[in-house]
Amino acid sequence: MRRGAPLDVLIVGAGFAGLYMLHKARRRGLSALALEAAAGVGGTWYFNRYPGARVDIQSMEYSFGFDEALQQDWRWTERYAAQPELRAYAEHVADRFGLRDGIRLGTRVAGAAWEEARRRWTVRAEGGETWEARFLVMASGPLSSPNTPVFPGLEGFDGPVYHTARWPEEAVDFGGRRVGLIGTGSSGVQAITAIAPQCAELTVFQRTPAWAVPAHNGPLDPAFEARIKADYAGFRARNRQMQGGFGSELPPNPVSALEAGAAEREAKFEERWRTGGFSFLGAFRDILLDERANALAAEFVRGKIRSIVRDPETARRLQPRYAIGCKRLCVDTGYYATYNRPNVGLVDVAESPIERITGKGLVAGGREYAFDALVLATGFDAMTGTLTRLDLRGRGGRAMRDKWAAGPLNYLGLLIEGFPNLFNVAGPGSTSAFTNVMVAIEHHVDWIADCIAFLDRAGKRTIEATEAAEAAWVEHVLAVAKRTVYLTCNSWYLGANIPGKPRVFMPLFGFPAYAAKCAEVAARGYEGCALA
Ligand code: NA7
Repeated sequence: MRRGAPLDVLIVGAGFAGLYMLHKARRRGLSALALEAAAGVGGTWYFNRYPGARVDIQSMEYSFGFDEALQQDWRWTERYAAQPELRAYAEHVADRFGLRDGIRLGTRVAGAAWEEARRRWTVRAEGGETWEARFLVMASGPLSSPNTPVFPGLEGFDGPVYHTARWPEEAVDFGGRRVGLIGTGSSGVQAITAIAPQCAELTVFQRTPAWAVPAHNGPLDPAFEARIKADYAGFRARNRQMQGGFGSELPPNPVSALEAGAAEREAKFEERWRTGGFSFLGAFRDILLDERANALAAEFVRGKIRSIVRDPETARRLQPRYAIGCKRLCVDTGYYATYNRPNVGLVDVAESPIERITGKGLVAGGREYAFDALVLATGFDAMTGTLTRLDLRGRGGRAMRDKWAAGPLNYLGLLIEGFPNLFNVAGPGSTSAFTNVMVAIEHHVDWIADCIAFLDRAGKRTIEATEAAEAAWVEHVLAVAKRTVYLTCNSWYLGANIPGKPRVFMPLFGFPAYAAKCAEVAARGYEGCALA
């Protein structure tokens, strides 16, 4: 069944990117519809409702800046908002801007195909319903396809299995139960800390230890809130000048860790540890750029782990050996101290990998561990998984999964050769995962809306990246990464968390230079693109 007249813009997803794209398109007088698989808006904050789920960027920054009244009216309760509050914020935005009638919930997109003759996308939902649109905006999120590793025997486990990224709506009662938990990334770190006090026994299966720094979360300081709200626009503008699009209140220290004396270094690390959050990585300007500088920061945090965790063997296992910040830094609330609880155990599955799941638990290193419920905090097929899992077909029926078989070719992260009039929000090739994603989303949506306006003004019907521009861009993203420590470990930034996934570094480091480049491309009439 085909639905009504063709749309100007079909949006996949009603998380923060989809909500703002819908609002922006309507404001520009375009007809738009957002299709959302979930039963509610909020995207990642709809699905990731595991115990302890919380944002790792401060609430005053992790929010929309496009509307002054919205940012003045909304009150965050905590320094780092928890998932229910973030979801409530998404609901508020949907209501406040009258977006509900432009969102189809419970509608999972199965595929989309470009029709060259009519220069339109036909988008198909599971269930068969279709829509036509001039432009297709993938607002489907860089972290939206959960990764469930192939563990032999998983279906035969007697108890419930929960994935952090698909947590059930109804409360899960771990009272009196033995819980096994696999994965110690951001989700695992938060879930472990929250579940340990609720359950009888928690066994954590760790393949790679996490680097975690304290959030020092708490009620939002009203004086801080008032100060920011007195000039919210200025605060947002200052943050857009930061490499990660956030953190202007405490910018990176311009000194090199290698030049500072030992006492100065220790004092600066301690100061940033006490402040908490990502600001720790800015204790010196070269922590993410130079492995020797990084090693100094890493040793400081290893010292903290040794001082917090009482059992020396557990402390040893918890101390990472790769560069701090190379995988996304975890921002925690008592993570390492959780291992001092008598009901929490840590099993190193790097040394003795998980062999299989049994009815009663799992076997690793030839030993069986028993539990009643299993939590998978095993992450996502990040950045590309959502697009390659769809039946997404561009010019000549070419599938996205084929186009990206050796890695996600793209231009500016926004455009893909062979897929005309398709825009990807916060995907590979853009600063998405390295920024406050709200900044990345607003930047992308504004750029897309301006691009569509340009095409309409110029009487052009299609835009797509050229192959040459794509090749140069992918090379640029890698060249930037080579100037950092990000290539020194196995992370989802590299696709290294998914067996068989091509190892291509996907996010771009440095928001201000990226935003300037996108603006320059637009100012030059969309240089690097073919317009027709
Ligand atoms: P992450 O950061 O990808 O973490 C997933 C964790 O699961 C990580 O510790 C993995 O170990 C572990 N994992 C994955 N597969 C396995 C297998 N087969 N065996 C054992 N352990 C495994 O996902 P998160 O959901 O925590 O966070 C994703 C992002 O969301 C985060 O970066 C923030 O931006 C928000 P590994 O490190 O691969 O050895």
